[in-house]
Amino acid sequence: MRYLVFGLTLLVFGGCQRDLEPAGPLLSDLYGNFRVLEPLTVSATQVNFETGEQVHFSARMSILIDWQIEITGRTSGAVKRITGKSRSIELTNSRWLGETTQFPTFGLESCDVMLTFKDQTDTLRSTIEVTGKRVLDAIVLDNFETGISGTWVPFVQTGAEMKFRIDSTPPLAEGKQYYKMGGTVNWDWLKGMLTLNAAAYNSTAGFGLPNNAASVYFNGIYRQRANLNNGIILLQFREDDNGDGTFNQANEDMWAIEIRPGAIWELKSTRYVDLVALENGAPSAPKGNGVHEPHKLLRVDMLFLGNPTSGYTECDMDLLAFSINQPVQP
Ligand SMILES: [Ca+2]
Ligand SMILES: [Ca+2]
Ligand SMILES: [Ca+2]
Repeated sequence: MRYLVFGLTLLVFGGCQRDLEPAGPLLSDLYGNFRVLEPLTVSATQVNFETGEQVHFSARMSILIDWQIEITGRTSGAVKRITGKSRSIELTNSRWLGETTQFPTFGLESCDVMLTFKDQTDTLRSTIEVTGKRVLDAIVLDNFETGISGTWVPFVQTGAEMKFRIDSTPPLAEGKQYYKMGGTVNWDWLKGMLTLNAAAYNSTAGFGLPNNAASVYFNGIYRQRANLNNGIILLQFREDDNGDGTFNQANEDMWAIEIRPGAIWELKSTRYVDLVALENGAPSAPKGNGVHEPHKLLRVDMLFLGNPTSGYTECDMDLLAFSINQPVQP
């Protein structure tokens, strides 16, 4: 009897195995021993992202496995991570164009490359030298690298400890400088603001944006001072719906993005078509034709707000930019 049961088990198990094999994972991938068959190599020792160069990594493993490549800038501390699950690492799954996963962005510097595998102790290392910075495909309103752009119209409220200035104190976001906003204004939500008119920016209607609102993104990198959570960054986008060259708040569209930054620099990208109309922070009906029309954008405002009873408030921002077809990838 015992033999019979054993035989039956084998039969069932064998049948399942056959059925699974065509669609399921290879047994050698599940139970095979992990070995590195070809070590980590980098396609170049130097890479100039500025001239459009790119770099990729190669390695080959004995089984299908989750892997992670982590590139760390020795000077900046910038981190780029590339992950995958495969038996080999090659051009198609490990291309690096100079983008950043964890701010700050990469500078001209030597970088350490580390390849690790899930549940394995093996760590493979290499290096790569960045000799040219990535060029962004974006309409950059300001990245604050040369101070605050003269095209902005700034406004700073009357208050205590007012900080509306360029800062270069780490942690950094994009490049070496960012815009710091802070202060105590115990009588008003508005601490300060920046206004940018399309006419002042590039004398082009709608900042040169296309009329397809689904293809336009507004991007910015933001953070808030640690242990504070009362800061609000409100971005407003005024459209000249009727094309008369001015904005009429009674009957034209003003779209908005409200951001409450966290303590760590974070890129936020919003599609223009997803912008909402806000009234005192609450969604409201648009006042104009209700159509998102980036090519009619007349003016962008950045307002730094905080509850007047909440005391000191401080947020930083960097790389305010429009991008087309995809979020900006600094
Ligand atoms: Ca910057
Ligand atoms: Ca108008
Ligand atoms: Ca409109």
